[in-house]
Amino acid sequence: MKIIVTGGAGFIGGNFIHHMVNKYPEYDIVNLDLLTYAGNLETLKPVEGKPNYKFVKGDIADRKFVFDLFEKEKPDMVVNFAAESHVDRSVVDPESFVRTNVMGTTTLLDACKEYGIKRYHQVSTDEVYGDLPLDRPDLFFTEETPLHTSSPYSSSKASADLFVMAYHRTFGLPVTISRCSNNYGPYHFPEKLIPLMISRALADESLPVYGTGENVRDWLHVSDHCEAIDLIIHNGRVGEVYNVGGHNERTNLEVVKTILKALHKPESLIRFVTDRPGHDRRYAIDPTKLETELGWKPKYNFDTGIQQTIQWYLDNEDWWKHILSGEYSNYFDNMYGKR
Ligand code: NAD
Ligand code: TDX
Repeated sequence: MKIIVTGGAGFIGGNFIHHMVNKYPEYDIVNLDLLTYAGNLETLKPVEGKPNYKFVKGDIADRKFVFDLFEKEKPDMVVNFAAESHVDRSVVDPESFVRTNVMGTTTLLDACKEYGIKRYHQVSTDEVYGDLPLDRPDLFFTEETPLHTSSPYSSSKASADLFVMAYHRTFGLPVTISRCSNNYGPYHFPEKLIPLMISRALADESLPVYGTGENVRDWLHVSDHCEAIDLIIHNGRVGEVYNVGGHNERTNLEVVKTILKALHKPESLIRFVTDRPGHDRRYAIDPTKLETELGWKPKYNFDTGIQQTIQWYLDNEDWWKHILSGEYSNYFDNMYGKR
């Protein structure tokens, strides 16, 4: 079994590669990543040199490159994590989100169509469903919830999902889609809420909380997400969408206060700043389909998972300090020669 994992130098893709390389020594795992600002090969240090792992630098939206790679590798599966993933950046530069998230996905789908594939898996997001009101805790996103996006990021992810489903219906491509809630855990890029707040609190810098801090996110440990994708690519039904989430809703303010408490830092570091435009209020996943069909059960609850994650950032300061200093981008040159 040969699997091309795209975006494997990013947060979730990197964790997924660790998971697959260690769990399936008999598989060949090819990590295809463009190494944008968010791609960091230091994340892959624990698997470098393993015989079932290989890194290839390239752009999923570069048709010639992708087709040449498929011709050479003849993959059995593709798991597509590669994306522009940060909502705030999509407000400033929507076009790069269209290019990678939409054009990149359709390029991969075309290559899968041309070369044949046992499974194409699209890693999507709960943000395609829009948001839920704060005063209706009884409401959750199911796989039947209509797509109703708010940001350029979520619109690009929803577009990609529609193309994935169209390639299934029109061309019979064997696809699956997972839509997960906010991930947290090791190797999370420090532009996102949790690692940003940890790194800034450790430096006694102010913590920018958007709006009132009452927006709710449904936190999923990245290991539980990787386990879900493993189950879906092996046992999930073709043409189906699976929601992934562990019922761990917290307001942003609760998350920030938990981090401050764990680090023994004062709440006076909190700064309420101008809200994100179009800021989604609440995400909350109903994971019943994944639990009942595939037997998925999350191992982490947020209260213990966040403490372990904070400890990981304390134990791995080099990893995130290299990102903050920009040093991580030299890693490729040092390992593989000048670009
Ligand atoms: P990330 O930003 O940490 O990593 C993205 C990776 O994709 C990087 O390594 C980057 O170099 C690579 N990449 C970007 N453009 C590329 C291109 N054109 N060609 C090849 N590689 C490219 O993202 P993440 O948080 O790990 O998210 C992974 C996937 O999961 C994304 O598709 C995202 O939409 C989805 N998702 C993330 C979350 C979350 O909480 N982080 C939640 C739901 C869904
Ligand atoms: O500085 C900040 N202050 C703040 O209040 C940042 C960076 C965020 N926030 C808020 C905005 C959100 O309500 O925290 C919440 C989480 O923000 P992000 O970490 O940017 O994540 P979010 O916008 O929820 O999107 C994430 O989950 C869904 C991922 O980045 C997406 O890729 C994924 O699809």
